[in-house]
Amino acid sequence: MVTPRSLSSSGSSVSPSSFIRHDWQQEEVVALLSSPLLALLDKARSVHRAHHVRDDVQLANLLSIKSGGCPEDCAYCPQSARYRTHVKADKLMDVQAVKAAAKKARQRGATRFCMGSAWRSVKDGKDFDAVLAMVRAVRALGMEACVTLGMLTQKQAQRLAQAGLTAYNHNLDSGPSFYERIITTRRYEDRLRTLAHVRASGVQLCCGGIIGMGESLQDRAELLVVLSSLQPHPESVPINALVAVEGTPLEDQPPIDPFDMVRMCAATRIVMPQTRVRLSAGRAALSSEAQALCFYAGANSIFFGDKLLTTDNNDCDDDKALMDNLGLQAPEPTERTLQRATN
Ligand code: SAM
Ligand code: DTB
Ligand code: SF4
Repeated sequence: MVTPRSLSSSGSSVSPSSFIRHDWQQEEVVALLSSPLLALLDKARSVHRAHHVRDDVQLANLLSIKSGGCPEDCAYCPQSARYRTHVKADKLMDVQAVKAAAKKARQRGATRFCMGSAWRSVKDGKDFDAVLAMVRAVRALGMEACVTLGMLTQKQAQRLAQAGLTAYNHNLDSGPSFYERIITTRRYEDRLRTLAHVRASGVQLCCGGIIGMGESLQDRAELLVVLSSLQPHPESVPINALVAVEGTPLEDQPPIDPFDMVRMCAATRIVMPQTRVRLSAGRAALSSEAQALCFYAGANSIFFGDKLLTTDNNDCDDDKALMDNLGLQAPEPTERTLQRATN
């Protein structure tokens, strides 16, 4: 087992690429997740400092471009047509409306615009062409563009890459053992295949999971083992806490202990030192203090905007105030994005 010097709380001389590992073992990750919180924070912070120069937090705005009516049975999801929830099935938004929403998000300070659709997979034709136009429109505004559209073929991933897509979000959601208790209509291998298509197209990978669905610590560790086995690691890893929505099979699931979110962010940071760890859904239920600990543990991305897909997110002014208080900045747009923004 590699024990990099940076993992001791005093360690400081680290060669960032020297200890990116893809062979994390289940017991190691369980040990991380269950270690005393302060020791875990020490490790995570030291790994974070070795790999990230600035204390910055990426601001990603999320928009549901096609809500509800999804044929899948994901037990956490209010958008499945199988459950009676507050979400009604809508058609795909039009490109101009998406562009207007992206412009607003840019004005508020978001640098990434993420678009989600309640599809099992993408069908070629009118809707996919419209999504490609949305990606081009967002990129032309000088923002990074991310979409999550369900399963993708290799050809579709290539077309998204050609349209200028920055990242594709496709979550593993849980470790493989727990997965079947949450989703029966598509297999873990299907998800891995889509991830491989995205990787092969050259688009960045955004892939994470959800805690608070009734999984064990072993299951959480399994998820991190699989994510960290991907080569290279996903560029961003969203860590969601279940938003228990009325009408879904998980509606009565008790809320997570906020320290579990801190631990999950810390362990994710340690096993994937260079990735952007996104403190994602469920943030609205966390106190400022719990969020601060997540940032200290290495979370360096959030969804920024009043809404996630179909549920409420934190208030933008509160987020700005917390970031100011903690000394966290939004990252500068990349040079390439800046060039496009001036066009
Ligand atoms: N339909 C596509 C798919 O499933 O790949 C894309 C949209 S789906 C809503 C994207 C992700 O949102 C899911 O994989 C899941 O991780 C997350 N998500 C959905 N509902 C959630 C909830 N109630 N709480 C936390 N995360 C949730
Ligand atoms: C991700 O990991 N979380 C986002 C995004 N990727 C697509 C979705 C969270 C959804 C929370 C429930 C809702 O608002 O519908
Ligand atoms: Fe459909 Fe995605 Fe929700 Fe699953 S998570 S029901 S695939 S929208």
